Amino acid sequence: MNSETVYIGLGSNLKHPIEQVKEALLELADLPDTDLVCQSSIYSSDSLLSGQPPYINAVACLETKLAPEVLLDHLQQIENRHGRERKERWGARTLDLDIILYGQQQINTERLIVPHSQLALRSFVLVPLFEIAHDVFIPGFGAIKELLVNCPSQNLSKLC
Ligand code: ROI
Repeated sequence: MNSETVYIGLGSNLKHPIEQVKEALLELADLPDTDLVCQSSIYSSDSLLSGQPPYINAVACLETKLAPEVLLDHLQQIENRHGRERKERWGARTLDLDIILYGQQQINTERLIVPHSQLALRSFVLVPLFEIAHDVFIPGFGAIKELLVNCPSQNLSKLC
């Protein structure tokens, strides 16, 4: 099977979020049939939901032979190892791993919607993605440069 270029969004706002994200990057590098090509800096930003602690976010670029839902299974295993609880849909979390882009595929199944429907409103995804993929085109949305122009900032700042 051919490999695809895939971008993963990482987020955490519980239990030492920077460590959660750094450790998850190492675990992504260890996935079978997958290379970690590069990773963005680590950013902090306000939660989209008021009353939650701020988030730590980053984006990783993978080259993988795993099919989308197989990759999703692996990502959920990593989230579970980080003690992710799924009590509330938008609740605070130790680790969130989202498939932002899977090649240029648009995927809409019961388990997986790629690209994420709210992507254009999420500076915590677009800014780190732009850092590592200046010219990427997001199917259904457009060129990343155009999306960044209208995206709310959410107090995003680069940490390291
Ligand atoms: N807000 C930020 N800044 N980063 C996230 O990863 C994030 N994830 C979420 C919600 C609650 C939508 N807000 C977020 O799930």
